[in-house]
Amino acid sequence: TVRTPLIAGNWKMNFDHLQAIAFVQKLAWTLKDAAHDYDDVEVAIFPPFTDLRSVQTLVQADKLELKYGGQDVSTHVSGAYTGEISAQFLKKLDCDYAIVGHSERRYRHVESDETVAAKAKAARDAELVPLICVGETAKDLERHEPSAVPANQLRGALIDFKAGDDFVVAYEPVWAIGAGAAATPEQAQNVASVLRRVVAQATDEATAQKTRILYGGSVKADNIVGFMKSPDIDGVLVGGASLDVEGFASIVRYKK
Ligand code: G2H
Repeated sequence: TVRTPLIAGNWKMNFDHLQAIAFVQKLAWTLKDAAHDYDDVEVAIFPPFTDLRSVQTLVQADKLELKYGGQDVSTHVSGAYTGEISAQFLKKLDCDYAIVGHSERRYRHVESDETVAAKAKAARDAELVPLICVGETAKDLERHEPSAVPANQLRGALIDFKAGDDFVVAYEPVWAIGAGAAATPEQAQNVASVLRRVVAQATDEATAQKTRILYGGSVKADNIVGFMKSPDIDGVLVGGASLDVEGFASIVRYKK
């Protein structure tokens, strides 16, 4: 099975819509003459919700090879949920993806495995591809083997999923996020291979073989290659290093 590598930039709460426009224009310009350097790599950005309409306009007007999605999504379809954004709203903006279960939402906004499962399902039901994040904290590592917590989180998130469903998994060890110190490719590969088994159990072997598993947590231009060489790692979810156009462009062009 050939899985198309996915290089995803998670902007978190950075860049308003005017900054987003400037960023996307500059990124398109920077990658324009380098298209052959990232053949067969899919690139996606995850800007704040308020930027998405501007990003859509630019991507469509300039026919950019750039996917985008929401950083989160509501479990609900519509109604009295102040502040929430539905999967349908994202779909209407031609988003391809929605991140669910990012550790900053699990821990800072106290989202349970059940909530993450409902968000993944809401995205899937609106024909978005959920990008399901899992990962263990430093504290989890004191008590469990590295793959135990991420595997449990993934089992929980996939409860309503079946063979053939389209989703992406991101393994993001919480201790490596924004810390400057990424996991080693070996550490990430070990957990990713367990996560692929979890996908197979929750769906089937064919689905597990086509599902992309990303690594996230302090990915930079100078450490991406090790991850991309790992057999069960099919891309990266980049936070801090995705906020610099040149830096993100060199991550996208990791093959060069
Ligand atoms: C993990 C990652 C992106 P960073 O949160 O999701 O962020 O690359 O800054 O560690």
